[in-house]
Amino acid sequence: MKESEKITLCFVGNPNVGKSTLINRILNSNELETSDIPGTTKKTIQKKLIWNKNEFTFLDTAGVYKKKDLNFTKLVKATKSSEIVILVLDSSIDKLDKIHKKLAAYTLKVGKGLIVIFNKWDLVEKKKTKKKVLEKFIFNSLPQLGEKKSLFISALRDEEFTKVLKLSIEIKKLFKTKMPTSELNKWLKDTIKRNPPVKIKGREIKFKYIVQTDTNPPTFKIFSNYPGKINNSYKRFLEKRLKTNYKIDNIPVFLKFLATKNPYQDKKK
Ligand SMILES: Nc1nc2c(ncn2[C@@H]2O[C@H](COP(=O)(O)OP(=O)(O)O)[C@@H](O)[C@H]2O)c(=O)[nH]1
Ligand SMILES: [Mg+2]
Repeated sequence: MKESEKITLCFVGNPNVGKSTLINRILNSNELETSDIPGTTKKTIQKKLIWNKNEFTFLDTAGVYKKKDLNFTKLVKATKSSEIVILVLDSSIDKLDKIHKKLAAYTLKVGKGLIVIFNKWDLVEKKKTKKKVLEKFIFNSLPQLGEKKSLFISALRDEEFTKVLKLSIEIKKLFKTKMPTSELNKWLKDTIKRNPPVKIKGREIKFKYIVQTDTNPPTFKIFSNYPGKINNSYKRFLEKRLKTNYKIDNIPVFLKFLATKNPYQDKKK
């Protein structure tokens, strides 16, 4: 039997990017007030939808603006009760502004899921070229997110909005990922063999084993002889490789580096 889920999605983004329009279309209604006057939606509005037995709560944020700039503290507060933050951007942009980059990084850091939606896709002329550009800058500014995971949408013209719901359900599943220790250790061995860590001050770092210790988000412990000597870029490399190899996009994974003796080592000898 298919498990049903409760999923809270929080829509954030600059005024006028189409957050309310998008939520309305997903809800197939016109309950939220939309307008081309920035700042029409004054506070966070909550809506519910049951889809394929899953219970979605939509949070439409506004009132998180301080003059023209978004207020980061208010944004964080608005996203607090959600598991997935949906960052709605206007497809006409050519870079990610600071506050959204900060919010996206923060979202993943605190263990939430993240979906980037480029809305008003109908207004883009050279769609193929633009898509590549947008995917590239998202990948460059948010390497934690995973490749090619953004959605390109027209809240006004598209018919198919279930892709937002489907991706949210997928993300919810990813949070519960459980990986067998044997498979993880094979992965660690192969990864290190191909890209060994450099010696740090003459000391060779030997990775011993990896184990998943938690879900929501997936959390792993990696044991080695000198955990304190592993540099951050190598830690990030392992994190990124793990996410890529197991297709854990849109959510973070947490890696903890610890010191210990390999419990299997003695048995093998
Ligand atoms: N062309 C186009 N216009 C859109 C789209 N989505 C929203 N809009 C328009 O953009 C304006 C702002 O939309 P609204 O939902 O109020 O933005 P919000 O401030 O982010 O909630 C409205 O005039 C919408 O009709 C879209 O996909 N394409
Ligand atoms: Mg609005």
